[in-house]
Amino acid sequence: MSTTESAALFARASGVIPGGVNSPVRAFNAVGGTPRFMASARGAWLTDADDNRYVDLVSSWGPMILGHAHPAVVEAVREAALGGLSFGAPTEAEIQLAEAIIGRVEPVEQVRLVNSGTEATMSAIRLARGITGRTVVVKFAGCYHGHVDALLAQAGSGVATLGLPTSPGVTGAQAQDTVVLPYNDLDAVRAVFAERGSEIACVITEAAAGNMGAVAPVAGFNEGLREITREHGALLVMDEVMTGFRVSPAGWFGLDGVAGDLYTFGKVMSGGLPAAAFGGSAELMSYLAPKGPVYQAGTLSGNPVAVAAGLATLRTADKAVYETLDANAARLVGLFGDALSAAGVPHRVQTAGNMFSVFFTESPVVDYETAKAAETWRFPAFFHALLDAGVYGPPSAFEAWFVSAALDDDAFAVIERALPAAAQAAAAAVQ
Ligand code: KE4
Repeated sequence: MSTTESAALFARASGVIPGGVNSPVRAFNAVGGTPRFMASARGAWLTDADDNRYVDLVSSWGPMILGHAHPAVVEAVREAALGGLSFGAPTEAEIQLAEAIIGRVEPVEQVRLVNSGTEATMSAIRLARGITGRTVVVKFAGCYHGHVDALLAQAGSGVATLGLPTSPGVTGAQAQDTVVLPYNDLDAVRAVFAERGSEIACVITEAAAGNMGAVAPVAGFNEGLREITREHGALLVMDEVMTGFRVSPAGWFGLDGVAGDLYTFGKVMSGGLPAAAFGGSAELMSYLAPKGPVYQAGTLSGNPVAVAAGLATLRTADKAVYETLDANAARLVGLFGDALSAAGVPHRVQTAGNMFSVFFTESPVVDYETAKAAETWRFPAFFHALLDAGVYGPPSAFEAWFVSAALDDDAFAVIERALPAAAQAAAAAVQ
């Protein structure tokens, strides 16, 4: 497989874009090799700058549940664009997208549209702090909510001690009001609320974790968060940027029915264009400017072209699409597991709804520590063997794999042909 063009583009990009990419994971640093510069995509297929074709199991990190360049979405975008790209004024389409989101997620009565998942989570925790008048935010290690300063924090020394910045540029002051706990550990949540409950504005959690690899909440975890936050007057922020409108028409809420106070959405509801949202009850959302005192704004929020892509995606994603997503994920989980078992490599193909990840361990992965304890050094060989055989997976062991409804028999044939050698490459990998 030639990567001449991608390599040349990567060198050129590196001269004008930090690291040659506009989002770090795309640089392949976790797996090595040349990041593939994509030229086009259609359905389940990506085509790179060297004209290599790949079956896409990343789906732009979640948005492309219908597959790429779906005719209904492209037509909606085309029509919207011909009507003007941005007005800086309200439009009916924004109401329709808000109504589409609210119609799917019962606890959400109002939403504010923004441009990225980061903006959604940043705004949601500001709103939680503004409503409660409290400062502390609780998050979980291994959960990612975008590059929000307050959420780029790692656990301090003790359970309830101040968060420490995980990135230069994030000040101690910005991280100190963030407490980072182990995921799936309700005792740790109870302990921090026992010590600082009156200071805690919110707990933010991925409704099901996908950013340490796919790690579903253990039975009772989300329910426990709901109970403890309610008991202490803190808000529960369910981050459904990744799970929203993917794992069910109502996201993870549609699977476990645990209602958060605030929600963040993105990815699928954007149709692949820059759009995201946060929402909650009308009462909580009434604290937001211009109705209330908590400020939040955005030049391109509710952009008509992005809204058209999101609306067309949600409207096209009918029951059959979700059944296909679940069936495709189940089929892949089986194929991956069979190939890895045949190669005799210790592994778990772990799911969170129709998201899944490969962990090279036989112990359950329930949090970031157990995810890191897996033999992640096997992942690059597995990833590259698949890539060289035309299967594009996430270039990190700590990411989820994302199916689309466009995966067809040709795509599965490529995956089935690629898996045995990839599983053997993982088995033969050395630390
Ligand atoms: P964005 O700002 O990247 O649109 O969304 C941030 C975000 C918020 N919440 C959750 C649960 C998320 O998964 C994300 C972003 N997800 C990553 C995938 N691991 C985006 C990929 C990237 O950073 O390039």
